[in-house]
Amino acid sequence: MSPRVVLLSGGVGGARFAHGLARVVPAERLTIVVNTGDDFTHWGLRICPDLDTVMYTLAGVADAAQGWGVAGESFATHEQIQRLGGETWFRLGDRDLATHLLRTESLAGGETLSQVTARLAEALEVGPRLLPMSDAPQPTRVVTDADGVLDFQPWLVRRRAEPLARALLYGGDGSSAPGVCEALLHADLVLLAPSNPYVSIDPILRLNGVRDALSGKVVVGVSPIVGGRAVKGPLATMLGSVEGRAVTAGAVASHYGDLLSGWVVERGDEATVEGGAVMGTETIMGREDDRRRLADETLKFAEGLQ
Ligand code: FO1
Repeated sequence: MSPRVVLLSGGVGGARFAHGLARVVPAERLTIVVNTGDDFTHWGLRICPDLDTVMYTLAGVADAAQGWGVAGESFATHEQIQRLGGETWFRLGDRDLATHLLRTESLAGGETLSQVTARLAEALEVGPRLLPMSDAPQPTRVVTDADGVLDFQPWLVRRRAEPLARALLYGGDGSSAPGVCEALLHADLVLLAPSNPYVSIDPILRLNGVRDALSGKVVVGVSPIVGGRAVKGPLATMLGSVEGRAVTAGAVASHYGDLLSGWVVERGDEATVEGGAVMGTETIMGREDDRRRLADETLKFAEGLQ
């Protein structure tokens, strides 16, 4: 019988790894807990980028190159919003808008984010359970030198993460969504996706009950740093500006500390990790089969640590 697996995930790398896992773990044995610290309201709509990126990727409809949004997207509404003088720094495609419209309507009608997410995922025939980390807003904000505290998407997208991040602020009531702690308590293996620890994984770990639910568990992560570089996004700069760390796979492992039972790194990066079980392999998920292979190797490595 396949182990019960829970993945903590955020961002594009997290979605791609989740896609690989979904190819090797039966749907009923896989729960994906997704970061919602990036969520915000834009054009009056509730946008949940990491939930949508995982959902579209698992449904096979994501824009493969950029990772987020829907493949073959049109931007007629976005272009008309521009003509009418609305905000256009965050590109919302027409098909993507359908998700935001339905989610915003359902939330306004009293449904929880978990309920809406389950319904949208089912409509897109996503097999594994997608759990938002919380049903309440837990907004991540970025403390910068030059521009004070910025909301996440305006910092990441509008300002292209140029203002140096000195610290992260994790807002909200700290509540985890129904089923999150339970899934962790019943998990045989907990995996940390190759996501940005500061803005994708820590927002989940800091929620009430999560770290307690992880105590005694086999927790294995996949490094988001490959050969001294971040595969995508601002992590390389953040390692230095937030924590004064080097840009290495080992530095991210040190960030997680004794939470980790094992760490999966790009072949050649093993020596950057001080202590603990390490597996070196090919971690760049260029093609879909890379995702499946990395997930399979990570699972086997984790099972060996049980
Ligand atoms: N990222 C960008 O850099 N530019 C965008 O215009 C943009 C739009 C967008 C729309 C929907 C969505 O789900 C994600 C979108 N993203 C965009 C990516 C998003 O900002 C990041 O992927 C996550 O917040 C990082 O985890």
